[in-house]
Amino acid sequence: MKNIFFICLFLSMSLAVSGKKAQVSISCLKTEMLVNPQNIDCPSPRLSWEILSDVRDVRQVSYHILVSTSLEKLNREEGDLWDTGDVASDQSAYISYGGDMLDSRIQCYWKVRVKTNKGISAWSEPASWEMGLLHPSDWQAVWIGRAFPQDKLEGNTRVPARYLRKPFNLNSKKVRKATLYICGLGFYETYINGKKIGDQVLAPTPTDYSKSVKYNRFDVTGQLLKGANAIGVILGNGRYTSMRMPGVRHFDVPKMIAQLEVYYEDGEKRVIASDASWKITAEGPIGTNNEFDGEEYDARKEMPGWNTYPFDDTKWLQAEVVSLPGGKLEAQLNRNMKVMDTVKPIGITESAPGVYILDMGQNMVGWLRMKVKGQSGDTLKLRFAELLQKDGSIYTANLRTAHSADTYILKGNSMEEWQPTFTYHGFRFVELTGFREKPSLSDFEGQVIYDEMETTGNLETSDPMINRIYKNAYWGIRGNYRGMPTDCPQRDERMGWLGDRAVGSQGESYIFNNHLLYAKWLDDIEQAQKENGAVPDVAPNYWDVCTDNMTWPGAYLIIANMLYDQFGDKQPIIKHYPSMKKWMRYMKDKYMVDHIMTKDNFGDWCMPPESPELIHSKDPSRITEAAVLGTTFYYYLSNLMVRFAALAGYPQDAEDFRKESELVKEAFNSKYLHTELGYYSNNTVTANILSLRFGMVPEAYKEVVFRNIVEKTTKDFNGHVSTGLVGIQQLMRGLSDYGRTDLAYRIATNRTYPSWGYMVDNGATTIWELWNGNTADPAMNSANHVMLLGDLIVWAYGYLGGISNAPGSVGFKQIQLKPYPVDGLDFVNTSFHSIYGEVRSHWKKEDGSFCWDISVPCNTSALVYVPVADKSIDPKEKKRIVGEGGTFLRMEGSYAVFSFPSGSYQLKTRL
Ligand code: RAM
Repeated sequence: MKNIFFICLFLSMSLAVSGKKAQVSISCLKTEMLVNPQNIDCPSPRLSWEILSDVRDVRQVSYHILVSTSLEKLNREEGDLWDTGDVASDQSAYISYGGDMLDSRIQCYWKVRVKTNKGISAWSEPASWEMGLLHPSDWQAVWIGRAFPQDKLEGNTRVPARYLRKPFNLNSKKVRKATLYICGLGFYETYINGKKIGDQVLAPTPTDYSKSVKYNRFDVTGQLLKGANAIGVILGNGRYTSMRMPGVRHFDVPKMIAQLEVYYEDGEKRVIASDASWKITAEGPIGTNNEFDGEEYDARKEMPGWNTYPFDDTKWLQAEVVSLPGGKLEAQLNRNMKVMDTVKPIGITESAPGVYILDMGQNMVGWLRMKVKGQSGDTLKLRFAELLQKDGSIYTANLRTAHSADTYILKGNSMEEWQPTFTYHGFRFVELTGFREKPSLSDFEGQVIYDEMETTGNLETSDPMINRIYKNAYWGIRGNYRGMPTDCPQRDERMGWLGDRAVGSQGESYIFNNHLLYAKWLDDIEQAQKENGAVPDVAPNYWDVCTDNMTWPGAYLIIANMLYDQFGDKQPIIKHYPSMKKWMRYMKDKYMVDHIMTKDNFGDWCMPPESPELIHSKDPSRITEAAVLGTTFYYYLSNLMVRFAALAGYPQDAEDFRKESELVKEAFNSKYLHTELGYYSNNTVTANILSLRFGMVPEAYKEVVFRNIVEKTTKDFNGHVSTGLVGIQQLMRGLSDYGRTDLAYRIATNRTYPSWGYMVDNGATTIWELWNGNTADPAMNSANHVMLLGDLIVWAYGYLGGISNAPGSVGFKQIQLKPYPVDGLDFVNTSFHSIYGEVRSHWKKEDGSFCWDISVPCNTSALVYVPVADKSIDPKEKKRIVGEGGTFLRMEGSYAVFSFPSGSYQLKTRL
């Protein structure tokens, strides 16, 4: 039978997708490969694939997976580890490996073949994964490092990078395979025979090192030489050696563990493991380095050949065996950061004699790579800033105590090229001093760093302002991914604040495949949980901020729910269920009074204040009461717990949470709903929208409560946003759900204060921390915070473009395509790569018609809401749509609802 399918394979770990994704197809049209195959130390990795076909209505009927110990066996269709046979199922994501027990280091090769209602596919191209080191006894290596007299561990700490090396001999037999397992804290860079291993930067991923320490694995077979070899490692401080003392958590000075396993063709094994025989120095070119202050690099101290053999290391010291970091040493499942993009600067000016200001044209996160020529000892200083002052000099007040500066000392004579290794900056402008003459633009390149992940979404509309805001969001979101989602990338903070990412994470998940990152962050949150159940506001807890509230720690549940909805992955919910329950119970027992959650801490953080210089409003009429935030969130989260308990197999808990949430709703309505006026508490938009969106408002009051939201927004705030971080998470969808997409659109496109457009018109190329970020106190006005995006991106994809899960569906198994063709927009193009494949909704208004291109991936179906005029569909149009493959279901307001099987379709109706 002719094969009409292309299959892409994904391998995922029990908690998080990992390993290698092989994009394969029968006719090999796509050969995209995800690099950086991770090591895995979970006994049952999960396997996923994607079915691609040009044929419509393709549904998987069964699958057949083979997992083999060698490629040869796999090619012979010999699944010696696992042969599922034909399994009748439409499941194509997260199939748990169920074959023979997998021990450390086993390399597994796998492929899949699917039967569909339209025929059978060929076997996919093989993909593979490799097991990590599953048992502590697999490690022969020990942790090494040492303290140096130059380490300064008070105040702004100053600790130079450590260089470690180990020469070793291999015999002349052919090497079959060589694997390096390594973890260097805070950061490592590693080399074999002078060549850098891997393209990761700022690795490994940051954790609470007293709880968990992540190692990386590399296949280094191609790097080894017969005879003499050398391995070299540089260690930076990262989050392991404190950037500030006291204030930011300090673990220890840098240390590392590395194990290089070499297998010869004849089966002999040789292990080169970190131990006291390694040599160490702190006299290399990278001096002090940290994320807040920057890096100092003295090229005169370079040690050519230090990571090769031979090299004279007689002046180096002996490494010492040091204490363990404390946390469990385990495979890193989320991907490392790397240079993901580059930016060419757009201008350079001389703000004062010898002081040059480089403009990158974009507030970006990463560093500057430069080419420079000068004399030995010339000292160049690079200071990074997001903004300029009126006189053209850089504005650094909003960096607080972060120096955010790099220093480069030239070795002289030839062209030198450099970028830092163990720091990063959030910046648009760089002040350059110490140059002998005006440098030219072509000497510089901005390197953008964040966690390796695919950009999965695309959104473009006929409105340039929405496009610009979207672009700002895109830059802000990716710039704040660094193994955790940070609040900001520039000042002396850069922490994983939970509240900032609650609903935002869902919007982000349309743009990026952030599955691994957020699954990892949930682990960080769990590790940060206190013995008594309290969940802190920051994770990993480099800052110990634990204030007990529902809105920040609530992100723990909201993000687990997001991973289920957006990626169809319920494992995070199951894994974290006990900790989540413990937290909910802790909050209830401690702070619930008569079914009202009395405790809150941050309020509706960063709402637009009454006067431009304020950070926080003091006007009681703008402030949403603590217990209103606490109780609405408690109710919403209890309902998530009902869902989670059912998924995790605790029906009694589900019932308990459901009953309790009913009592909370009742108490809340009797205390805060003003029945005669139809609003909650003091009638803030936030109080009303949370109650409405979370389903607390009695049916009879929904309309009037919504009317109050609209009135407040239009009359008191002239069609502008009046909420902070909490209310904004529900606002845009709430307005659309109740029929006021026009008002949501107005809020989205406003250019006057407060609005995202106001930020744009005031020069923002990312999203600000404050609506009034250009006028408020610099103590808290990061120009690159994403928290105020709220549900804007979810709304843009889910409502303007119209791509969401159909009710009851997760992971876009059944898609809802329901665009809102609001006045003012002529077209919206949205696409998003779900776990099943590309979902597309491109619509435009043309000559009174609504023209719509949609794509529904194989093995999914869609509920398609076709907008029509006058609440009815023209019979001819209906016939055409049915002819295209749609099944007419019903009319729903101004939509004709059809169901469609997989495929691409072009629809047209008169508006
Ligand atoms: C600020 C952070 C963050 C916010 C907390 C409450 O310092 O930048 O965005 O969540 O405060």
